[in-house]
Amino acid sequence: MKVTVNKHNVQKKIAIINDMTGFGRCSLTVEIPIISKMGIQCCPIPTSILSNHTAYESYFFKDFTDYMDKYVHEWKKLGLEFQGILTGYLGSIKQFEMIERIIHEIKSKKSIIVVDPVMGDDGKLYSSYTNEMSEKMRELVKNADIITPNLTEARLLLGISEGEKIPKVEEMLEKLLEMGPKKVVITGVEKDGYILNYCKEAQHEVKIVKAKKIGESRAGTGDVFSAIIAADAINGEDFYESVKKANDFLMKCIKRSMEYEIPIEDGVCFEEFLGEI
Ligand code: PXL
Repeated sequence: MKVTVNKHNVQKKIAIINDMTGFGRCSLTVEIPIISKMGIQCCPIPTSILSNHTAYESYFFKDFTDYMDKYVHEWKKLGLEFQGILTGYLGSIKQFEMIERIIHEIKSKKSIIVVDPVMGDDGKLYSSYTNEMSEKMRELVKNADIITPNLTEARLLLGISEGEKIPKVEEMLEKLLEMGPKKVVITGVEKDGYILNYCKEAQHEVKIVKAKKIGESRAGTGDVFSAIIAADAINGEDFYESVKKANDFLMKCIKRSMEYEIPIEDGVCFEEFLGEI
């Protein structure tokens, strides 16, 4: 019997569900170059278009939710297969259900699903996020193989309200794994002048990647991080090594951004280091 090969699927591909932000180095504009450099073809599904991200005082925002079904329908006609799916910032409550549906439509048994549960940082929700959205995010992470929350997002996923005592990070990792993902990294935990990234795979011990804290937290660093984690997972790299790689890369980018005195909203100047990933 003649087996026909779909030549669209020769190369490894990732569907990236995230916003297209023109300025401020976040979401698709950082994920596409990084993941491409790591040898994986990037296929973006834009969730919204922004002039600049929401940490700036004002921005233009256009929701793409109503067009996403038609967009993905064309991909189905092409018979595309994805080794990975990565999701990030979501701009409206309607998008959560849409994205969950799209994940189920485009995933195969082999797809690794990475959910970066973008919601906030430094104890606060991003300006466009609501409590209702964090409830929806809890549903979305159940579909994930890997999640990459920062400490604020981990707290929100676990329904720990502001002011409530935060459990030990090790306990949070365990509880997040119980929600469904097989691998979790809680990023950016500050302790005694260091930034710690706590990683845990189901049935494995907790491992920590540690680096001296430099400067203030910058926009888009979570997107750089999750891009490297997703690409490495598709490439079959070890999770802990991948967290180390993402952390080292970010440290270099942050250092250089500080030398250039780049405003923190403008993210990290990763372009100069792309060749080193
Ligand atoms: O990097 C997170 C992010 C992504 N996309 C948009 C954002 C933010 C964080 O503020 O506003 C549009």
